[in-house]
Amino acid sequence: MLMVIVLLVMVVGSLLFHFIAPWHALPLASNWRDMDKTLTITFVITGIFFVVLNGFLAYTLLRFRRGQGERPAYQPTNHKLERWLTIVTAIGIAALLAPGLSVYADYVRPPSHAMEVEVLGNQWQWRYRFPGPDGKLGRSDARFISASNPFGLDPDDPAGNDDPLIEGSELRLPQDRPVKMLLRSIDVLHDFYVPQFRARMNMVPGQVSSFWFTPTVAGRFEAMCAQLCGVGHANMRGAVVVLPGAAFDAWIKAQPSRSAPAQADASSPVDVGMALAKSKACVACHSVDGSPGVGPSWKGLFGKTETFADGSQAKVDLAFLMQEIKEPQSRVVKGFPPVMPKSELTEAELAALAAYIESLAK
Ligand SMILES: [Cu+2]
Repeated sequence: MLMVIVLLVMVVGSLLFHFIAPWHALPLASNWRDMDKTLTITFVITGIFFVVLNGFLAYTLLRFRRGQGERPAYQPTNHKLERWLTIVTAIGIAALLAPGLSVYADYVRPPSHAMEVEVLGNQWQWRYRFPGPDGKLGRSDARFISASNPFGLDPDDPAGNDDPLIEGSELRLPQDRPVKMLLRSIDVLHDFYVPQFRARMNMVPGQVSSFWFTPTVAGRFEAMCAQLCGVGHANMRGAVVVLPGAAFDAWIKAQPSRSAPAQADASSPVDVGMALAKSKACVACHSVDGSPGVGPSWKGLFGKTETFADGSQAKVDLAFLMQEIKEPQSRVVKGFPPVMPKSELTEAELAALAAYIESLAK
């Protein structure tokens, strides 16, 4: 009797939780209403099976309670029952799979006029690239990646010269125009995900994965990495800003490319360093206010004497910082895991970052 009550409480509780819990999908902001429909179909089918099977179990426990001196009948096979179970289960599984497969087939077949957008992920930041006025993305390859060529553009492919390069975590897209997302990763598995678009895809090092969608609502949406990709994963966040078409066209024209690089930054090294700390995602692991993080906080770090895992010590000065950022694994500070990824930085960028950390000394 106790088990019957437990089963009924579980079924009723699950149903109530589903309908009255405050966690529901964010409002849809793309063309993928079919994703929501597929999810609903899955919920309905699994919900019906959940209620029916647990209800049947509760009924059986009640109806066939064993009385004094009774023995249950032994029935090793029942072909009729097995046939019915096979048929009903097969229909249920097919009904679960078929809608998903047909939506997925649409999801990876973009309309021919979709604009291509490349998303490049690495630990723990996002970059984006668009085709330039020629409408073509230049070839790229991981072996061309360097501090001055973070996208790994092929130097011999002129089609890449006019590609707007977005160095930063914010992507802008035009409203009501289909986009085909091309996803690349240069280190580990990542996953570009914007919940409101109902669209996401794994980014696999060594291959380009793709899907398409049409943003239908203007506004700012949070993009996040949906694959556990290391200690900074929770901070691998970006944004997608959906703009009316004309505003997007004006913005994209103003973005730097290989043939029209961004103007050299005239601001002070400390400001440049602060911007770098954000764009290179250093702040994902290093706090600037003294709070604990994956790596040492930068507040008050400059001028301190650090002890390394091997027991040796060194005073934190500019040369120390530049060396540590350049070769994070060569000496690891005691008490911290050896997880800092190497980032491609020019000498000037290294010096700017070190200057920024120096400015946080007091
Ligand atoms: Cu990631």
